[in-house]
Amino acid sequence: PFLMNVIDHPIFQAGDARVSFIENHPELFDLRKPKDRSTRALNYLADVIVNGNPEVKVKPGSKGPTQKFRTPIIPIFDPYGAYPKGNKDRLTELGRDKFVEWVRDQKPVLYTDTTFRDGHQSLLATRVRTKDLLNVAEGFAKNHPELFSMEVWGGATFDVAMRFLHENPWTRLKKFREAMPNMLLQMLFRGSNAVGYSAYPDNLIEKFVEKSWESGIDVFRIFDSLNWVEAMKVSIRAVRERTDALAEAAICYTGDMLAPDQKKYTLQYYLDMARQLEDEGAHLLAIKDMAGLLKPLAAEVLVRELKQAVNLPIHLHTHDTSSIQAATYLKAVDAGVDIVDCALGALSGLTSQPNFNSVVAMLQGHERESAIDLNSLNAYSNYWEDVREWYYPFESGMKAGSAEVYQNEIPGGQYSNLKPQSIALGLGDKFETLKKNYVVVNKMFGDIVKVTPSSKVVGDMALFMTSNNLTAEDVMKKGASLSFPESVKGFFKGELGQPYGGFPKEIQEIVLKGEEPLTGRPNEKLSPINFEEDFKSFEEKFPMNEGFLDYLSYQMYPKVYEEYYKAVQEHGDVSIIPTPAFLYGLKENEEILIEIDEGKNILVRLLYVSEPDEQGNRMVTFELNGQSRQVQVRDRS
Ligand code: BTN
Ligand code: 3PY
Ligand code: ZN
Repeated sequence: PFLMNVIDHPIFQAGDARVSFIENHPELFDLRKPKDRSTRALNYLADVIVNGNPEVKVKPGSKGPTQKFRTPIIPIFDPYGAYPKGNKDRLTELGRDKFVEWVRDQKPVLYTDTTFRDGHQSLLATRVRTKDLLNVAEGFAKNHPELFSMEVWGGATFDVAMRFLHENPWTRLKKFREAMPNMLLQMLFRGSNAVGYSAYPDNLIEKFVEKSWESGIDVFRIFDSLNWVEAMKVSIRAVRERTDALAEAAICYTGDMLAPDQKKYTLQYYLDMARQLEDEGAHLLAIKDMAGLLKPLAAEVLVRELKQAVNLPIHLHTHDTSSIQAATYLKAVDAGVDIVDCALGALSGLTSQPNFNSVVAMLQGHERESAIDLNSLNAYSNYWEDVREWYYPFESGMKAGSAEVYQNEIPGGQYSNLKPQSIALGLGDKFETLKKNYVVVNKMFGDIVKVTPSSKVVGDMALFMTSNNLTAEDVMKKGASLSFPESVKGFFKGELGQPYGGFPKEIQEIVLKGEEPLTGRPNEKLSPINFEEDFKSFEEKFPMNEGFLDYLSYQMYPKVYEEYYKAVQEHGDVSIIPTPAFLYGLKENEEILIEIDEGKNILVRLLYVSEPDEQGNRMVTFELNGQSRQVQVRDRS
């Protein structure tokens, strides 16, 4: 609701307009005509044309990429045809317990497609936009109803959608739900950190689970970044008690279970954790190998033993950083794993998941082969191959698999972020040292599980040591005079929970400088939110909000939401702009079609950009549906 006056305002209508109402809503006196959608879209385009997209490091004035992009081809499907029954329908028909039994009874391997979440999170810094995903969602759901699930939401996608894409993550989810009504939609949920980086009050976690389910999520993969089961209980219970969705509890895999010197993360450790998660009421068990450390021989033992230890279906997730994880899947399949995670060819491999297409081919002739149309998967992979080109500024630069991951244990999603982070801090030429320091920090911190947000703690400390040329000894000696990164202080205060085996005492005291750490769940200390009251003050602060789901976005990321809110006020819903134009603007005479409302399109052509005037403003002239339109933009380059 961008058109708004006092009378229409929900607070006014609710009879709740007090004297301060007028003062708190200066936008009511902004008497300029509210901008319509096409005007906002032109404003956005004009800005990108003159100044570039701030997220894309293409020099302003160079007018985008020099290459010419291919046009991605959407594989054919019948838009009027009915959706074949999928596992969403099966879950509804059977109910949770019978459905879980059905999964366990399947001889053919089941697949989760991670392309829409972890695939692009791990290869393209999570930057793939809703439009490009949605283009193939309906067709994929109609062509591949045999999949176990589609992983489509959670993890870093929530943050990045708002922060960088200026999209509403909830709208994305609802559109997926609509496009794939027959498929189980899965999300990654960071336990007591939900989709954020810190602990939230329990009732916020519960509310978030409930609203995610209402918006379309069927499978919640819940993990804790320190494998602390205590911290996962609230989320598992929330899924069981407040939704009809499946609670998939994850064990994060780290180290090398079969290494002779492994004393901490042993087979017994994983089996104990699995039993605890089963006792907590998990419907499924995930092995979450976020860094791709689970070697084939270990996978065989782990899966076989877990199948003995618990009565839950086992869902295996890995990253192909070493480039041998297809072998891990083969061994896991032989040992009876129920479901494996793969990404479509063109968004697979290296820091992403193993190649879906090739894993299907690998299992042809195997007694657990599944009937999946490989030609169709290949057609979808071709679509992604072309779309991926648009996002080239977000590529990590990694060109081949690396066995170094067994030493540095950097998660796939973090690896592709660490390089740009080090460059941003002027440490681009010290990436090797950074990776070495990551290992040093892990040891100093007691050999912890490293996955968001604990991986960020180790990454931040490694960046800190690298930029200040510090060794582990320096840190121990000079610690009193060092001001450690916030995330590191938080970790030793216990804000991420308790690591297995406890904190190493000496370094904890050095970092905390006398402050007392928490010993219980960090969430316990946070007072429950009064949603009614708090939502009201949110609405007063952000009168153009899109409702309670926006409030939850704000709770997760207050600053990011504020920026996102401002961006939407200025440019409207930028998710309607085609990706090449969103990232690179338009070249002279280039023409694009923008769907500004359902079934309502505008045709936009860039005519020319003037030289800057004395104030540094440029005039950008477009043709909109054949009529000339001008937008003035300040040249900030
Ligand atoms: C992991 O560490 O396990 C996954 C990393 C996810 C990183 C996200 S991407 C957006 C945000 N920006 C960062 O620098 N890190 C997070
Ligand atoms: C996330 O939390 O975003 C992850 O992908 C962890 O592996
Ligand atoms: Zn992952």
